[in-house]
Parts: sequence; structure tokens; C-alpha cells
Amino acid sequence: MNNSTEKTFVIIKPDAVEKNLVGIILSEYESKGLHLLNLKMLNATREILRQHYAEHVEKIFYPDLEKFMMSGPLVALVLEGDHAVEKVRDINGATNPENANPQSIRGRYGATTTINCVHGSDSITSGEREIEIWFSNK
Ligand code: IDP
Ligand code: MG
Repeated sequence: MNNSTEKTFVIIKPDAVEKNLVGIILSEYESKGLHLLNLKMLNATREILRQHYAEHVEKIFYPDLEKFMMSGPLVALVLEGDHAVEKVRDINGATNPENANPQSIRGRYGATTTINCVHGSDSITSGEREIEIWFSNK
């Protein structure tokens, strides 16, 4: 552990699970030096998604996002590593796959701005909040 070791929270979204991309996506993070600390597959509930996406609940796209995130099982993970938050966001690519680096996960496999394979926390604080939501076993 050094000063830039961080934890971040990732979701492999239902579209990626459906397309058999879980292994490829995990390899992408692990091969770039991120270490897997926790992982589970689950079907998201309305309640957990409203907590996770609190900043987006009132947005016009939220109903479609919720429907998509409940369309099948997803995989939630905690990763740790040097600058993990930024590293994961780089590996994931821009929200809209059309704008994403073609080498990124969203650039390679994302379908639309909603159906975009992965989530990664946008800060260390968001990561802590999200890990608490998804892994606290309340
Ligand atoms: P991020 O996942 O790249 O951090 P956010 O803006 O936090 O992007 O949005 C969360 C998720 O909500 C996105 O990954 C995507 O699935 C969905 N989303 C965001 N913006 C839009 C939009 O303008 N239209 C449709 N879906 C969106
Ligand atoms: Mg976000």
C-alpha cells in the first residue's frame, strides 16, 4: 500500500453479463494492476438503484436506466490499486460509447449512452458510498 492506493466500485452491467463479457472485463482491470477485493452477482432492486443513482433519479433518462439495470443479473466489484478511481474510468471509457476511446470497454462493447457495459465510481468518496450501498449486507 502506498499513498495513491485507492478503492473503487465497479458494476459489470446486465448487457455485459448477457454478452458473456464478464471474464474479458475482469481481465482488463486485473491486467492493468487492479486487485479484486470483493465480487458478487445479483439482481438489482429498485431501492438499491435509487440509492446508487441518487444524483440521477430525477433525470429524464432515469426510468430507462432503471429498467435496463433490472433487465438481468449484474456483477458488483470492489477493486484496489494505484489511482484506482481514475484508472477504472479510463479503462471504462466515456459514458456514450460513440465518444469513448475505441480501446476502452465502452468503446469496444457499449451499445448506447444507457447500455454501456460498466459503471465506475467518479471519486474516492463516491466509491466509499457505493461500496457501503452494495456490500454492507444490510
Ligand atoms: P458514468 O456512468 O459515465 O459515470 P453518469 O453521467 O454518472 O455516467 O450516468 C450514469 C449512467 O446513467 C450512465 O452510465 C448511463 O448508463 C446512464 N446515462 C447517463 N447519461 C445518460 C443520458 O443522457 N441518456 C441516457 N442514459 C444516460
Ligand atoms: Mg457516474
